Amino acid sequence: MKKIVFATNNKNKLCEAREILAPLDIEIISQHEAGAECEPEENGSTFAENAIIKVKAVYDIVKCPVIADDSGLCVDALDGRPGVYSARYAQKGQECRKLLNEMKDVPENKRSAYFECVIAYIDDNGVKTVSGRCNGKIGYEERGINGFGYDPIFIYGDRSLAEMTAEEKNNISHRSLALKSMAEILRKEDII
Ligand code: ITT
Repeated sequence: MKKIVFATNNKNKLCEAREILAPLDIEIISQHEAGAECEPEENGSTFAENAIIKVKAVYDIVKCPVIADDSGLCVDALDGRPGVYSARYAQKGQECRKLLNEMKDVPENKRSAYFECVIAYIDDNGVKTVSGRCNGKIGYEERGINGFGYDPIFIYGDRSLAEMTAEEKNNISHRSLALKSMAEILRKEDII
């Protein structure tokens, strides 16, 4: 089975990636398990730039195949914010409340938003990136207890992502679309 190190310090991302890739012949080793303790500065201006910064930083330490995920929530009424700054938008645990407050006067037809995820993969032959997107809208209150980050206020269909089971979220999420596209590329190139 192909072993790939996941360059992330976010345990929720790690858990989702393991579930999404479980049916494939890939074993995801956490950055921590691989002994690569680092938190590179994510100073890129796009998700792709930041994903590449993360895979390269961990690859320099482990010297074996690595993937990274850079992702965030882009809200149309806020000109795409918080976007690449999603992790730094508010204190941890306060992001939903802060965003709901910013959106309090925005009418229903202007509440569209999407999650974007770029997965970068690196090995001795270089770097590849793919992206995945999940379209939805911002709700009016926090709903549900599953997931993480902005899931309680991101409405897909008539439920928030935090009201879905892990399996339901993984069927439609930005992360799942990007990870599955990357797996398809790696399979076509006989890497996995
Ligand atoms: P690593 O850089 O170590 O992977 P991070 O959490 O800092 O972890 P990012 O820089 O990519 O990762 O920031 C992504 C942020 O976007 C994340 O912290 C959440 O606030 C939000 N986010 C991304 N995917 C999400 C999802 O599926 N559900 C809810 N929020 C999500």
